[in-house]
Amino acid sequence: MLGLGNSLSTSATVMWENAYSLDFDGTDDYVNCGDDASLRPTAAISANIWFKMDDFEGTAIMRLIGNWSDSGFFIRWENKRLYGWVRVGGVSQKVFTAYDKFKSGQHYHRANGWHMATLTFDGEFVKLYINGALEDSGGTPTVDLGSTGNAIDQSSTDLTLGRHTSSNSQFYSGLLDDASVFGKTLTPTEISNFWNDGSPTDLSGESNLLGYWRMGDGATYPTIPDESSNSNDGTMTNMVSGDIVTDTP
Ligand SMILES: [Ca+2]
Ligand SMILES: [Ca+2]
Repeated sequence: MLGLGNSLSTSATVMWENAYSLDFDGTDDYVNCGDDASLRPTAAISANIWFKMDDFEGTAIMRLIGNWSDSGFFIRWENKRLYGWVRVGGVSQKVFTAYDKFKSGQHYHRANGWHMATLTFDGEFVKLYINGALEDSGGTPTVDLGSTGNAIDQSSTDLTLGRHTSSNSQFYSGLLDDASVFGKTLTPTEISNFWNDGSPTDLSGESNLLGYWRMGDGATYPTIPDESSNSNDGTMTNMVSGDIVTDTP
């Protein structure tokens, strides 16, 4: 009987799945996750986000995620490549891919269009990972500040997905999915595990998870719930319920 009970219990377990992402129109759509202090780590940070752009050859600046007005961090597209920035000691530190590496036939091209970008900073090194591995397209994957213990400049601005933090600009055009921010430096192994051969996994049990937005899963329009313990729920802004779509990695 015990064996039977265990079997039934196991089969009844609800499997974690990623069913939804958000579709941004590139005009005025964004998600505002607020300016809570929990989203402003200073000693170390990691940000992870899945993205499928409408145009992987575009030149426009498009913000994927960030809290940067004049400090903090962001990941954005600009002129045919992807950037990660962190502001440290009044200086903008940036890591980036080479040009045109996401379009058809190039280094990062994927048939389903979905990619994962990860920005990390540990007090010395800024790093950019694409699809679970350190950037490898001939860009600048790593910046070494030359000393440890450097702090991230932070100011009280909103963390936004799909738009500049504080101005109506840099609107993203395409799909964004499971986004997360950590108050620690993710390791290469952790980032590889997050990539999981192109299929998002449940990050809700990760340590130092500051914000985790699943972009439609578990959501009731217009709220994108924060699946970390911080309740930094996002609000879909200038969007409609139909922008929650079923195209996922
Ligand atoms: Ca999702
Ligand atoms: Ca709109």
